[in-house]
Amino acid sequence: RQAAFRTDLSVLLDQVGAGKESLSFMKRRIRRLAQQWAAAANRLDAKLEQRWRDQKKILVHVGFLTEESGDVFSPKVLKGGPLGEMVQWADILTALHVLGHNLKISMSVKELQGFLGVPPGRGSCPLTGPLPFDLIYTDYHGMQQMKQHMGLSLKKHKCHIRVIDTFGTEPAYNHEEYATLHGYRTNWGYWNLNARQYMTMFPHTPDNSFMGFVSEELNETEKKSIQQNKVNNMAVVYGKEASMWKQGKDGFLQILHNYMEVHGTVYYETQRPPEVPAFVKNHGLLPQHELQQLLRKAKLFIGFGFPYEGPAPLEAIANGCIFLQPKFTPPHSSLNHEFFRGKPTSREVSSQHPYAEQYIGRPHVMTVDYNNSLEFDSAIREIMRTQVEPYLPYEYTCEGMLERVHAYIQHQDFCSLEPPFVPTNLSRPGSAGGSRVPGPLFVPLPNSTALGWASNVTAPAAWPPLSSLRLLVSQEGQSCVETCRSEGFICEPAHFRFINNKEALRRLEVQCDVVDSEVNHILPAFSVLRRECGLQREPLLFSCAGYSPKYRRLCPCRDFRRGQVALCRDCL
Ligand code: U2F
Repeated sequence: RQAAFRTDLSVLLDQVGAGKESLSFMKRRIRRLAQQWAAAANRLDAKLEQRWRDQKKILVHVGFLTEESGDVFSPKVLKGGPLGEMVQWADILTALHVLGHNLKISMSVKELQGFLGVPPGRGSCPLTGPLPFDLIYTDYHGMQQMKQHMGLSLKKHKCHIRVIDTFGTEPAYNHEEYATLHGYRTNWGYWNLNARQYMTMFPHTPDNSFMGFVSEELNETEKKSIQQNKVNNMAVVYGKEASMWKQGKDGFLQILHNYMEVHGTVYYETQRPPEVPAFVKNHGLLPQHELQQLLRKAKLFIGFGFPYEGPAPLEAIANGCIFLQPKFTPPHSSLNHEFFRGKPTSREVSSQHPYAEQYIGRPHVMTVDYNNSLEFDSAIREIMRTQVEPYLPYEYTCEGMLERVHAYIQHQDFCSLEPPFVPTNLSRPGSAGGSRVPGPLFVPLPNSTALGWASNVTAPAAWPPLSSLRLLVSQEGQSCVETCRSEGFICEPAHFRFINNKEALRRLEVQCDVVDSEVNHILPAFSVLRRECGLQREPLLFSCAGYSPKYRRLCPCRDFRRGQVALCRDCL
């Protein structure tokens, strides 16, 4: 069946259920953004020009909100607890509904069993028939619950699963045997999925798919009026829980206070939290729409270093604030910071919000060393002088999210076998005779070892299409994430299978005495010194994130659309 866009959200609102603060929060959000979603649906509908879209049967099982997982989030919704996950799930549900899919929503193990058709309460009773869904969106808690209640059949059906995973999971941590042998085991598990089945809140590591969420959008009139009504000396502090204000904040808060009126939205019950200095005008935790109003007036939204990578800075920037945040030197990671310890990623977090730092940047985002009071002081003065327009990257608009989720649903397929790609019928560019292909396999880009795959070589059902591939070679100790980024591309793990072969090494004129095939997440790669080359034997370990000091890696990069990094130019 063909999927048709929906602009009426009432059926969805009924499906979400009631009786918990988390659900009320999500429903308020869905209602508040309804018009914005409807307008985006109409625009995307026109953009896709009647293209056929399959209607999928989709189960959304929100594991972290089930009683069975302890649901620690719901009781904290009105008390300053994390809301980012609820923001994201509300938006995922809305996007799937608006795209016109056939949606079932489960927030308990009982509902999960009902939808899957496994008998309730009998422990690990495998699902015997076919899976009644094309896709299942869940989270790590949900995975655990499905393992318990679907038993062995989970393995059989896992290609249909998508795991919403805020901070991301790198391939080395996801592969059970490899993680166990090489010290990458974490409590989150090792599910042997294709790493692109994990979907993140920000485009963290390209090994995963970027799901995202949306932020409020403004029309031109609203933008103008916001700019006219900005209060130049008004700052709002990012931190809704008193603990985020603890320790070592006095110095820079005092500097800030020398120039600006400082506002906060810190939750409190009866008494003002002692962590919040007396000069701060605390509004208490605000409902989302009231926070937006406050941000519309403020000039500055200032982060204290925690929470990491939340939605609030994007909302602030969308409402015309400048976001000021601390730089982390050295970067925070699972090796040196409690919050990230045991998370299945080696990612180094260079500031409170690396997306804001790297994808948005000045003038909307300033990332400075808070321990350097001169630097901090001059940043505040610069902010007061600078005029900025409200800004929202396209990928965080409703249309951007719909476009991306649409593309994933229609094109990502982890169930069909992806055979290793063996290039045939190729010869060196310029070599004489033989069955020469019309163009060279790789087209060198100027000033680099960058190469592109010629469009005359086709691979069955490749998505992103092969035309987007650019092959680069990393420096020693450099990951493919960095290598691709340094040339203005993005690493594309789906393309590894096209470059994991001797032909690619030969085209790059790599000197190999031996070419081995091994199970190691930095492969394909080569050692210049030892003239050793290695190809990857385990496709689940293709990793953009991996690096090794002695190896140069072969990196499959691709182009991307401006403001929509998840999609290549020809990806729609
Ligand atoms: C992040 O969690 P948080 O939920 O703490 O992220 P924030 O950026 O602080 O804000 C999330 C939402 O809270 C809303 C605001 C944001 O959409 O509009 N809000 C509000 O309604 N009223 C207020 O007074 C203040 C904010 C991240 F999302 C999680 O994944 C992480 O677990 C967590 C820790 O790093 O950080």
